[in-house]
Amino acid sequence: MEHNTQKTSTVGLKSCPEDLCGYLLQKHGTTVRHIYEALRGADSVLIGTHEHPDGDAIGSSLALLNVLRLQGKRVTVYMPDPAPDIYSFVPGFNELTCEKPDLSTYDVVVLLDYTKLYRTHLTEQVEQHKNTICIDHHHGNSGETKLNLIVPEAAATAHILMALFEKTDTPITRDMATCLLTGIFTDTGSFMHDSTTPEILKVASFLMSKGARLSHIAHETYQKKELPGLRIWGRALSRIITNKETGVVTSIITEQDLRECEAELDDLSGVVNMLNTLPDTKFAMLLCEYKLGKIKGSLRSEAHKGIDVSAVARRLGGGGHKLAAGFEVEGHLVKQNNVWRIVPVRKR
Ligand SMILES: [Mn+2]
Repeated sequence: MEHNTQKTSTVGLKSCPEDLCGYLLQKHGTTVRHIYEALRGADSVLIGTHEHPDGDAIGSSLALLNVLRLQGKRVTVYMPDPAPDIYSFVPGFNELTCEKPDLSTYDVVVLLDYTKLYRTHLTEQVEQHKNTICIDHHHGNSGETKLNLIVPEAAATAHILMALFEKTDTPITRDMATCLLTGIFTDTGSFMHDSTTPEILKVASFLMSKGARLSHIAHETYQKKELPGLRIWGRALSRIITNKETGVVTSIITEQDLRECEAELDDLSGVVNMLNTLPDTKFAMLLCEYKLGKIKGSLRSEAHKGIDVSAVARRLGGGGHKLAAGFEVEGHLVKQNNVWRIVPVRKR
């Protein structure tokens, strides 16, 4: 077999004979070098990510934790909310903490996949810290840290990390491969979203060759449904509201639904994608009052529909990607005269 030995642009770090995904960082050479140097020089690193962490937030954070630990550094991964149990198979899961860290005791702070600083629950501390790094693939990230590696072309933050590890000649262990593939698998909607390119499948294939088990990841994250999950899906699917004029398909989950089904917000992951499969849907929206007075909205569309749901989300104070976005609002979901409404939280 003939190998492609063409050298790609590097930053004085590794030049891969076969560029797996290092090309993602072509425009970011200086930033990549600075990130590499900052991490190399650090004895302690705090890794942060977004509230309601998803597979990419968790997989990326733990991939980086595994790398930095092997280099003998003191590393903590802080999550504003507990990571859902379905990710307990991801190596390092037991080390995730929701205990707010004191950032001044860490040499470097790395924030992953978070879009907006407030979603890390660390805004003030990050603004005061001298060595902060952002690695994210959300185009809504405005890069408020010292070193910003924002690559919207990447399918997941784990994809950017893979490129970074490739460029810095970081050996990929089996644990790291599992972390990275979990991030990529979940952020591409189990390789069904528009972001599933031939290139990302090559990355997945490489990670499998390093020991990541795709079937296991798929089973743990998507196929394994517990009773509360099935019950809450039933509620969501039984409450679909279609609007023929706008093409918007909506469903609602109240706080009472969650309690009655003994389900959590995370059990609903995937519902909004299913709503979007209805014919003639422009985009789908799931509203869930996941905690009294706190409503999370999830938006999905598909490439051929020509809708940018992140613009919708931004109008509601959120953000995300063109085809997958979200927002949070305060209020209660209440049905009045057969119409679902968001009513303000009453001050007692
Ligand atoms: Mn992501």
